[in-house]
Amino acid sequence: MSINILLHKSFHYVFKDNKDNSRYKSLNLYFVVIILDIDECEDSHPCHQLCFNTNGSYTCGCKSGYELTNANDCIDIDECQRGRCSRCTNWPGSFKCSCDDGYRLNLTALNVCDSGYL
Ligand SMILES: [Ca+2]
Repeated sequence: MSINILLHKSFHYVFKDNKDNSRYKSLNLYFVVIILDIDECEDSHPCHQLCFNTNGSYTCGCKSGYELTNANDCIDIDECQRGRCSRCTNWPGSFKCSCDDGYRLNLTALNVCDSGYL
């Protein structure tokens, strides 16, 4: 559990002294807001992969190559189904493009095969 203390200055009063009307007194009134937060991500969290604590709640996230299927669970992104390259092999959290014989993967584009490599 974490405790966040937020200090807010709310009011500044200036008033005359009751006994001496030529004197002024001032008063600063502060409000203190204390927020108690349970860190749901601290130990065993409800998220499948990544957990991000927020004030009063949490959100789940996924590692690179995965996406949320609901509020907590991640599944592999099938990059091959999304047309990342024509000859594609899907891997958990990743994918690999490859080329036919005589072609080589372009090292800049990484999803294009260049010809002329026999
Ligand atoms: Ca994948």
